[in-house]
This record gives sequence, C-alpha cells and structure tokens, in this order.
Amino acid sequence: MKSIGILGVGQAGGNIAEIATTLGFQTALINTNQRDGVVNTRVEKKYFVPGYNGAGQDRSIGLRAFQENYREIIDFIKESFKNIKLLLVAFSTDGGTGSGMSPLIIELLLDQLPGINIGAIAILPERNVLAGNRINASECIEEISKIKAISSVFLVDNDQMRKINPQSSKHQIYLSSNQKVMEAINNVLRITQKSSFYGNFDESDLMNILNTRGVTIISSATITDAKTTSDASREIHQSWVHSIFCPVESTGVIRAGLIYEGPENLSKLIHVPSIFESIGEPLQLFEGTYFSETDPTITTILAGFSFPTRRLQSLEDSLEKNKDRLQNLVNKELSQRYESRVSWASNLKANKPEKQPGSVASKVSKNQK
Ligand SMILES: Nc1nc2c(ncn2[C@@H]2O[C@H](COP(=O)(O)OP(=O)(O)OP(=O)(O)O)[C@@H](O)[C@H]2O)c(=O)[nH]1
Ligand SMILES: [Mg+2]
Repeated sequence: MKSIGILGVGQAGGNIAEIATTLGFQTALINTNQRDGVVNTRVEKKYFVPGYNGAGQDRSIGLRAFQENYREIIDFIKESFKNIKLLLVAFSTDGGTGSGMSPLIIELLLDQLPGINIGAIAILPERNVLAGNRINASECIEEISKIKAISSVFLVDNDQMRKINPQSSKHQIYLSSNQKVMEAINNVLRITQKSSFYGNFDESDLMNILNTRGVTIISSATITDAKTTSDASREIHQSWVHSIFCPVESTGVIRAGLIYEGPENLSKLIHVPSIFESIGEPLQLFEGTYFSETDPTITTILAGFSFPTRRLQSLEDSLEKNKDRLQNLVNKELSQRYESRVSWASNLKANKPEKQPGSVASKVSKNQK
C-alpha cells in the first residue's frame, strides 16, 4: 500500500486523482459539479457538494460550498484514506472550485488528521489565460503560501508542457502534465522500495524531504552522454529547467534527495558541490545508489524553495498592465445602458378605438341574414 494519498478537488484535481488511481495510489475526489466528476471513472470515492452546479470560476462559490458542508467533507476525506503518511491535495489555482476551497481544506485537514502530513499539488495556468484566471491563481497561491504547517507544495506549471509542445491542444497539455507529475511522485516512491548495498533511499528519507514546508520539485536526468562530473551536473540542472514543475528560480533548497540508478562506473560522475553550486547546499541531503544495467539516471528531489516570484509575477504583470482597461470593463458592466434615438416614435403607434363590449350572442345574431 502506498504511503501517499491523492485528494483531487475540482476538475483538474479529479483528473490528477484519476491518473494516480491507475498508478495504485489511494485517491478520492471532491467537486461542486457532478458532471465533471463522473468522468473520472477510476476514482471510486467521490463527494459532490449538494446544491451546486460548478463554481463558474468564482472562488467565493467554491469556498462557500466547502464552508456549508465542511463536516461531511472532512468525514468523507477521513474515511477515504487509510494508513497514509502524506496526503497531497491536487487542484488548479485558476478555476473556482479547487482554487476556492483547497486552501481551507488543507488548513482544516492539518487540524483534523493528526499524524498525517498535508501537502499540495497546485496547478498554475498557461501564460495565455485571461484576467479572471490570473486573479484566481494569484489569490490562491497567496493563501497556500500562508499555511503554517503545510508540507511540500508541488507547483505544476502548465506552461512547461506548452513550451515543449506549442501546437498541442489544451487537452493534450493537461493530460501530459497530469501524467508527468504523478509519474514523478510515483517514481520516488518506487525507489524507496528498492534495496542497495551502497546506500538506500528509504521511505523515511523521502518523507523527511516531502514534509519540508515550501515549494518542492522532482526531476530525473539521464546522463548516458556525460563524460565528466560537470557534464553530469549540467544534465541535472537541465532537468530542473525542463521538469513539469515551475523551474527553480532562486537559491534556498532546505532538504534534498539525490538518487543514482545505473551502471556502477558512471556513478562516479556525481559531484555534490557542483550539483548544488547554483542553488546552495541544502541543510540535509539524502542519497541513494542503485547499480543496474539500465540507463544511468539521476533523480533529484529539492524541497523548501520559496514561491517562484518571477513566474508568479509574470501571471500578474498583464493584470497590472491592463489595470485601467479591466477597471473600465467592470464599471461598464454596472453602468451600461442603451439609449434609443427613436423614443419619439413610440407616439406614432395610434391607439385603436376601444373595444365595444357585447355578448357573443348579440354579435352572432347581428351577422345573421
Ligand atoms: N494540468 C491540468 N490543468 C488543468 C486540467 N483541467 C483544467 N486545468 C487547469 O485548470 C483550469 C480550470 O480549472 P478547473 O479545475 O476546471 O476548475 P474547477 O476547480 O473545477 O472550478 P469550476 O469549474 O470553476 O467550478 C484551467 O484553466 C487549467 O489551467 C487538467 O486536467 N490538468
Ligand atoms: Mg469545474
């Protein structure tokens, strides 16, 4: 039984829970819209907030739906997960349901599920989304970043897939983002099940890293072509830039994992100081070394980063730039009227003479010859 559970909230969250189910995670989903949730057929445990039909990208509706039903929802979550150590709440930051209710769900779960750590898989929208989505994402991230006892926050960046596949449909971007994030988490859990003579990376190591408060990324680099330690370090740095998560922007990793899988002779290319040169050495490093005849792969888990200011500001920039135009749109919504130029013409409609009252019988008899 896997020790990490996935709770999907809203449509994107439900889609991530769907993939997590296929990988063998315990999962559940919550939505305000039954029609969104029923398509996630593999997720067995589902809660649809009664009396709602989606939140229509309105975070306050998502929040209200949770506030009105929080006892039932918390009970549903408690019953859905057994013997897990970490629960990751998955949601998009720019819709209404997941973005609106997830920060409060996480806060309450931290109180209500003692002994289980709570983290987040929060999806950031692509760069071309419109103002309403940007506002939602900024508000949501701000709320998440203020939760005191939260564990790892995985910031899944839909823009990362868009950069690789500029021509893809939204649906393809979503599907591959969902797959990649769950595969990354599944991969590090898989490693904790292996054993090695030369250094095990076990489940407590992983949990130690993932329970770090702040932003976490996981990435893997294949170093088949590396000849020197600096080649290998460069491959690792590239994997941080191209992962499914918001790229690392600053120094300040707190706990990290470094796992080598592959032929014995290439493991000597791992050089810790040069790997961490650009982001600073962490407080704690957990290493694992597993020799096999597979392609040489280095998986890194970096936890405890600050929220990526540059990426988040790129979401906010276009709001700032369009501040007046957006303000005008809202004012117009309230004030707009249409004034007809031909109101004088209403007088042209002559009144018909008043109807003469009279019985049907008298009219019929008048017309009889
Ligand atoms: N990675 C990923 N992103 C998704 C997926 N579905 C939607 N998104 C993102 O989420 C945003 C829409 O949010 P939803 O999750 O549909 O919203 P919701 O939480 O269901 O809230 P409402 O629909 O407003 O009730 C989109 O703009 C995308 O950024 C998905 O399956 N994967
Ligand atoms: Mg929805």
